[in-house]
Amino acid sequence: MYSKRFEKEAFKATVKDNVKTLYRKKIDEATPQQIFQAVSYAVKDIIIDDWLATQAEYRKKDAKTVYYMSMEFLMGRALGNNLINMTAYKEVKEALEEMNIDLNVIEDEEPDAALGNGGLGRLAACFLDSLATLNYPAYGCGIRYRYGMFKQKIENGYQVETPDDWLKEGNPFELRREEYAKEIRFGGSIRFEKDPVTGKDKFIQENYESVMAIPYDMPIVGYGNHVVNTLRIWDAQAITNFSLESFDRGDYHKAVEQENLAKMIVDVLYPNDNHYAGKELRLKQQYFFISASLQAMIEKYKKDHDDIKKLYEKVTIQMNDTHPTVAVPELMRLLIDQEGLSWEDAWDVTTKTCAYTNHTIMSEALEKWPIDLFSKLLPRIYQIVQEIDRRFVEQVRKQYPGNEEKVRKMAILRDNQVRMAHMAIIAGFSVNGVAQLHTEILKHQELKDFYEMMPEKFNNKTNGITQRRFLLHGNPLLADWITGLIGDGWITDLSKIANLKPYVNDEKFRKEFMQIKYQNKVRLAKYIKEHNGIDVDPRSIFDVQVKRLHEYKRQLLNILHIMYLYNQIKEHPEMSFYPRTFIFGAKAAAGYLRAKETIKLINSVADVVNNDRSINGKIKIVFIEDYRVSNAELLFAAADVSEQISTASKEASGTGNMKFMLNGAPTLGTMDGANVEIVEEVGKENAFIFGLSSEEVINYENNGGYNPIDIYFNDWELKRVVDQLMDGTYSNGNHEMYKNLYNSLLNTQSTSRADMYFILKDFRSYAEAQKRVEEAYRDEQRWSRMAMLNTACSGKFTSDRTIEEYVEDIWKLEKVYVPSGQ
Ligand code: 26Y
Repeated sequence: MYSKRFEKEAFKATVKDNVKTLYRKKIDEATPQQIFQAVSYAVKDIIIDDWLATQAEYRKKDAKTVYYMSMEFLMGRALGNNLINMTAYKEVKEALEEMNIDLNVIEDEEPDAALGNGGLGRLAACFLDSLATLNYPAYGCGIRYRYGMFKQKIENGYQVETPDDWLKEGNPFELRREEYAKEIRFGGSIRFEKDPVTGKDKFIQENYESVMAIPYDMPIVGYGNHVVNTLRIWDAQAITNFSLESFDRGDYHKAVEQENLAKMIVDVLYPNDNHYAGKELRLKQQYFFISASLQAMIEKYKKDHDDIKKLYEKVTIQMNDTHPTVAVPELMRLLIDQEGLSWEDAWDVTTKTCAYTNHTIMSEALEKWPIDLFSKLLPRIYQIVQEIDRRFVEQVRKQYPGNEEKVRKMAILRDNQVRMAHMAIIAGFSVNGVAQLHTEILKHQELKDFYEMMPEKFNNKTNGITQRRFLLHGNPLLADWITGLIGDGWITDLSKIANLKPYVNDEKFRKEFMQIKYQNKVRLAKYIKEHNGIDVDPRSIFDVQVKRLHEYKRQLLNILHIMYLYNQIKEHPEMSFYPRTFIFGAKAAAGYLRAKETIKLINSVADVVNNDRSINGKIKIVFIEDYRVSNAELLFAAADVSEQISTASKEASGTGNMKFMLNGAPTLGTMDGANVEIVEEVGKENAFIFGLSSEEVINYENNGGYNPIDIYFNDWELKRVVDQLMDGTYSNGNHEMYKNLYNSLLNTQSTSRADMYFILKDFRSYAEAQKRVEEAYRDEQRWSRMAMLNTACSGKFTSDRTIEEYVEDIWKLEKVYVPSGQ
C-alpha cells in the first residue's frame, strides 16, 4: 500500500539522512533515541501526504465532522501504532534490521503520550483510531499538557510521583499551527450596551486577563485506508509575546502575570480519576481548550458555509463526560455575541449540536462548580448559564406544576453550585451511558428525573477497544496465528474473530494457542526480572489486576485474599495449590491516602511472601511500576486471569476487561459494567463470576449500608487477615501503617460508612471463585478451551462497533474515501 515510499532502500536512505541533518552523525554513531527521532520524522513525512489528501477530500465532500471534546487523550506511543496502521510495520522492521537496528528497541525510546488518567482518556484514544479506520471525519480536541500523568516510582514500597516530562526530547509527530492561534479571555466584568446601529444588546467584557491558545496537530492514521485525521491539542502562550512593544513600563507586571497564567493553564494534567476537587485552574483549563476549539470550529465552518444556523448539519460535538460541558454556554456565547443570533436561534443550534457521554455514577466524581468561582472566572458564560437555567426551571414548573421538589433536584444552579451534568443533559440532544447496565442505572436511579422528562435523549453505547493496538501491535504472535487461520479481516472487522470458534474444538489449535500465551508469559517474565528483579515462573497462573487504584475497584479485596491464601499455605504446607503469580499495576491519585496505603500493602505482602522460602514459590506477587499504555500491551498478552472485581454498580463499563478478553484471559469478576456483556458473549461457564449484584448493592446503599462486624466475628480466617493489617505482620511491627485501611473496613474511626465497597461481604464469594479458577486451570483441556473462546467471542468489544453505533444513532456521519496522497 505504501510500497513506494516504504521501499526499503529509499526508507533506509531517509533515516540515514535524517540522522545526518538532525544530529550530524553517521547512523552507527547515533543513540537509540536519535534513531527513534530519525525514523519518526521519516514516517511523519510519509503520513503528511495522506494527511493533506484526507483534509482536502473532506472539504471537497463537505462532510459532516464530529468534534470529540475531551480533557484527556491517553494515546500511548505513536510510532509503532502509526506503522501498524500504515500497514508498513513489517517492512520497516526488516529495513531497520538490515541496518542492525531493532525496531522494538527504537519503539521503547518513545515516551508514552500520557495525557489522560485511565479509562476515559484511553477510550478517547481508541475512538480516534476507529474513526480514522472507518473513514469518518473527526477531530479530537484537547490540551497539550506540558506534563502528562505523573511517573510512578516505588520506593520502599510506597508510590512516589515524579513529573512526566514527555516533551523533553521533542515530539516528532506533532505539528505546531501558530497561524490558527485563538485568544481566550478570563475574568473581568461585563458591560451591557445597545448597539446604536442595530439596536441589539451588546456584551462587552472589560478588565479581563487573556492568553493565546496555539494548536498542535497530531496525525491519527486510519488502518490501511489513507485516512489521516487530527488530534488537535492546545498550548497556551502569553499574549504579550505577540506585541511586547505595546507594553509600556507600567504594564511590565501585567506582562509577567500573563506569562505565568499561560504557563500555568497547560502545565499539568490533574491526576484525579473519578474524584472532583473543584480547583479553579481546572475550570480555566476546561474553558481554555473549549473556547479555542469552538472558535476554530466555527471559523472552519464559515469558510465554506454562510448560514451559521445550520451549523448542526455539518458538525456534532461529543462531550466526553462533563469536563468539556462549558462548551454549551460557550457555543451560545459565540453564536449570540459574535454571530449575532437571537437566544432562540442560538439555543436551537446548540441543542442540535451537543451530545453528552456519562462515564460514572459515583457522586464524588460529579463536577459541581461553586457559583462564586465560576461567575468570577467566566462572567459572560455565567450569565448565559443563568438564562439556560431560568428557562429550564420554567419548563419544569410547567410540566410538573407545584412540584418544587423536581425543580430542586433538576436545576442547573442550586445550593451555590453549577451542576455541570445537568447542563449537559438539558442542552444535549443525546445522553449516553457506556455499558448496558450503566445506562439502565442512569435511567432508573441516578438520572431518573431527567429520563422521565426526556426519555428520547437517553441511549447506551457500550464501550470498545481497538484491536489494532491491543492485539495486532501488542500481541504479534497471536495476531499472526489468528491471521494464518482465518485471514486478516478481523483487523478491521472484529466480528470475524468468531471464525476461530470451530478451531476451539481441535486440541491441536488449543495447544498452539496456549503455546503463544506461554511465550507471551516468558516475555513478561523477562520484563519483570528486568524491572522488579523478581523471578516468576511462566508456568504459574498469571493473575492480573491492572487499572487505576480506587477503592471501588477493590485492589484491597485482591490483596486480602492473597494474605488469606498465604496463611493457608503456611498452615497446611501439604495442601494442593497451583502456583500463582499475582500481578498488580496501578497509579493512585497523589492525595488519595487509602489508595496509597493499598499500594504499600501490596508491596509489603509481596516482600514477605516472595522471600518466604518455605512456600516453595507457590505464590509470587509483582507490582508493576508505572503502569501505562506501553507496558499494558505486554500485560494483556501474557495474562491468564483478568481481575475485574469492582463493587457491582460502580464500574460504569471498564475497558481493560475487554483487552484481557481479546487476548484470551477469562474474566474473574463481578456482574458490573461491561463484565455483564462479556459474560453474555462468552457464556457464564467461561468466566468466574462472584459477589453481590448491582441491585443488592444499591439496595443496601438505599438502606444505609450493611454491618460488616457480623462477618468479621463469624469468619475467623477473614478476621485473622483483617487483623494482620494491624498486628505488624506486614509492617515490621508498625501498628499504624495500615490503620486507614483497617478503619475503612470496620469503621472504628472513619467518618464514612463501614466497608462502603462490600469487601468483607464479597470476600467468601471471591475466594470460592478463585478456587474455581484453580480447578479450571488444572484441567488443561478445559482451560485452553475457555481461554481461546474468550478471544473468539470478543468481537463485540471493538471500538469500531462502538463508533458505528455513535455514528448511526448520534453523529450521523458519512464515510469519506480518500485516494492515496502520493
Ligand atoms: C472530575 C474529574 C476529577 C474526573 C477526572 C477523570 C472525573 C472522572 C475522571 C475519569 C473517569 C473515568 O476514567 N471513567 C471511566 O471511563 C471508562 C470509559 O467509559 C469506563 O470504562 C470506566 O468504567 C470509568 O470508570
